[in-house]
Amino acid sequence: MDDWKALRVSAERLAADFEALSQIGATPDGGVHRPAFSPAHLEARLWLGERIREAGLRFRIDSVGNHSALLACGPDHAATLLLGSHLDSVPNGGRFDGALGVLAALEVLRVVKEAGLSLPVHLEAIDFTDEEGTLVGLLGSAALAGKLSLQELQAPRGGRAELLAGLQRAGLSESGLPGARRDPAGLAGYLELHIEQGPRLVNAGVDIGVVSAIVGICSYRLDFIGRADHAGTTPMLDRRDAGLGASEFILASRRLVLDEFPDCAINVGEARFAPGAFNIVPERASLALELRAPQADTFSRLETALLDLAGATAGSHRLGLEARFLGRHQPSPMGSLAQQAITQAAGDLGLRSMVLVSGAGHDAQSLADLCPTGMLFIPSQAGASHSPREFSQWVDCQNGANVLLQSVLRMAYRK
Ligand code: HGY
Ligand code: MN
Ligand code: MN
Repeated sequence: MDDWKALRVSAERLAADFEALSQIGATPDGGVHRPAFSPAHLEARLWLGERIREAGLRFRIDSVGNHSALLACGPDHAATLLLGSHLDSVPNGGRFDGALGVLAALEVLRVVKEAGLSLPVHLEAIDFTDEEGTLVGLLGSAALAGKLSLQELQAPRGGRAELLAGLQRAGLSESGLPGARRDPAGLAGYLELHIEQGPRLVNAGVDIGVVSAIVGICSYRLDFIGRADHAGTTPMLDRRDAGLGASEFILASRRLVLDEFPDCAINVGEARFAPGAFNIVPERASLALELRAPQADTFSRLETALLDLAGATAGSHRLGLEARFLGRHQPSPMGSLAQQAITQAAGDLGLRSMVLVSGAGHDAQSLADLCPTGMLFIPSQAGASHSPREFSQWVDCQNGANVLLQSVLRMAYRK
């Protein structure tokens, strides 16, 4: 038998790392607050660098801030198999989203190093910059893939000033970002362990999710523009109430998705009314809109339908509309080689697996058209994520890390 199939992660070491990392940016309600380039995110990256050095692995930070552990376990000019995720979080998010994948990747490199394995490829555990889109979204993986959109950097969804300030805090420069691009010929593949962030695995009683595709995500800032008026003396039917138009759009867009785009999702995660006083009819209502779809054709139809709906709603309330495009990541199928490796690795470990589409976006969608790419999920209790309620059983985390280890070796050996 191939001895590598008996290799397992050190559950104790992984647990110790996870608990220590969870303290960085910890929130009182059991979550973490580590938005990209925030003090807690920078602290978490410093901590990761220490763990990488401690493991005797080469440590590298690229020009977009991706942090990597490198293990040269292949022949001199071998390609590199990437594995990892992200340490940045959403505001007041959960401890598992991204963090588990980075720590499991680091643990895989430790195990391979300690076993003294020689592989046909080198291994690199990576923590990608700004996966969550606090600033841009998939910033680190898009830069590594050579897919940076200069247009998106001019008007990123987190704000241009915030992006530049964040880069500066991290000691990075906008002009340096494209330099993070890797030659795809040097990439043997990418694998990512992640929590499902939804209820399907738990509901099905299944241990491992084999991701077949990742949804596309598109962001807009929609501003409905009316007229400021006195809240008491202006006759109700004479008002051009931006808040009313925006509210009707939120309700109507949800109806549209439920009726016509049942496998899609939209979210208005933030609404700002201006001038924002009790006694002024809102002149401007600004919405942060995100739309998601698993297929490219549905994705573009949904985008068009929502923009048309926003225009029609504004018109029916005698409002103006400004729609600013803030970024798009296309839907992305995962590679069959990676899916096979994950399925077989799970089976070897006696774990039940099922194929599913990811409703969350991930760095894997930046790399999927460049090299053999795959993702595996573990169950999220109550399907909760992007919240301090996010939780996965430790046995599932350990299973996920072992499936990642075995999937990496299967892909490396092409078994
Ligand atoms: O928003 C997402 O889908 C992912 O968690 N970044
Ligand atoms: Mn994530
Ligand atoms: Mn997330």
